[in-house]
Amino acid sequence: MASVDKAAIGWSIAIVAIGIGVAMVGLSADSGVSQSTGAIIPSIGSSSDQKIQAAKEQIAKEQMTSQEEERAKAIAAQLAGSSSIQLEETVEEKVELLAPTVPVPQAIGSMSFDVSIPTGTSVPGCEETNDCYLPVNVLINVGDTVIWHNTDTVAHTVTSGSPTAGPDGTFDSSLFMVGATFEVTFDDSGSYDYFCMVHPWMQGNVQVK
Ligand SMILES: [Cu+2]
Repeated sequence: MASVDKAAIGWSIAIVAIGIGVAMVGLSADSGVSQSTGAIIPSIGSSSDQKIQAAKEQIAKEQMTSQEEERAKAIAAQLAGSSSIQLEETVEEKVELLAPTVPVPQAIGSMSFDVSIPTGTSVPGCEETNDCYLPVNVLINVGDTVIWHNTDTVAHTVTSGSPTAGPDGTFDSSLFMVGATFEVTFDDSGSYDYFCMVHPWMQGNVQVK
């Protein structure tokens, strides 16, 4: 009996111990779970918040860095662009300075002179007063032009040369009518006699210097 009792007591103790153990395990498991969850959740929350905050800060820093880089690049591009523009402007200014601003005036000093053929020159007599061509002698510069106006009532000519030697071929109006004009530009210096082939008493001269 004593052995049975001892065994029963032993079993009871063992059962109780197992029960306590189970309870302890259950408690510990519950408390562990509750504690662990209580500890883990806030730790997860805080660590993730911190990580997110840190990530945000990192992103902000990178954005700032990238923005600064972009700004620096933009400024550098502006500087480069402005410097190149300034160079181009300088080149253009130099070209403008080198280029002739005023064309060479080929007609500077060139003038035109009018000579009229008065009424009544178709009959002799005007040569006595040098009135067959008015003015009978013209003094001009190289490049100047003489314009003869037939203000008479009949046709005349302006022909280079002389009545005795004939036309020399330098210029010849041939017959030009009443109211018409004939002009010659003299590009070479010299003395140019001319006459009217119809009325040989009509003679004039152009001096070109
Ligand atoms: Cu004539």
